[in-house]
Amino acid sequence: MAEFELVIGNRNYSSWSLRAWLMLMQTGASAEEIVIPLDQGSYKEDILAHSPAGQVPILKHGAVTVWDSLAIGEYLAERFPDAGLWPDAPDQRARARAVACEMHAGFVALRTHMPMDLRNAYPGQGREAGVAADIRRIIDIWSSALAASSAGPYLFGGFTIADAMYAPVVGRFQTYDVALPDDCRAYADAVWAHPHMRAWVNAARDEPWVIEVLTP
Ligand SMILES: N[C@@H](CCC(=O)N[C@@H](CS)C(=O)NCC(=O)O)C(=O)O
Repeated sequence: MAEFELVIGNRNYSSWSLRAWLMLMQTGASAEEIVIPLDQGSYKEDILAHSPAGQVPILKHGAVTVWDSLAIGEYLAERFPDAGLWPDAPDQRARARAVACEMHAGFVALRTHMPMDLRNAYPGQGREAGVAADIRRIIDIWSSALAASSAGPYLFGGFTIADAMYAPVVGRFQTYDVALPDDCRAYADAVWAHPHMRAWVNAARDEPWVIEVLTP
């Protein structure tokens, strides 16, 4: 029996599920995935059967249930202190936590107008009010972190919770063809090429479910 269960939405659309899944994969722990296709049939009841919060992702570990992507990351970081889910150096760790929280709490315009749709391409679309400012701030976050850490290729050297939090943004920038400066381009390419990201995107391409994410 797998050590963890992770309840997730469709891989193609569920950005918060992707974040938690990448964090869990980083631990190397065995996990059973339970996929609940969003916006289909009794999906809400199916999620509620796992967590009264009614949203995915949900991590189950024995008697412990953790809902919310960032709480899942913190739980895993405590359980797997050697997995590198947060940077070792306190100043880097503080910065990583701050940028992860900024993603978790913000970028509403980007998340609204550039919904994640990993297997499709909508170049030039999604440029609604507020999106350009969100993109500028994300470029600033990435450039500053990359400049402050010599290790690379990720924001703080190895792949951390901060990278997992921004991985769906990398997917959105791919889908909506967002131009990036060279340092951010190299970072986005590294995340896009990460073996766990590739595995997720390939599985997303094979999913049968379709949700209309962009209204004409
Ligand atoms: N803040 C939550 C957000 C979770 C969330 O919005 N999940 C979406 C899927 S990506 C969901 O469950 N949507 C289904 C619904 O709300 O009915 C987290 O970080 O986990």
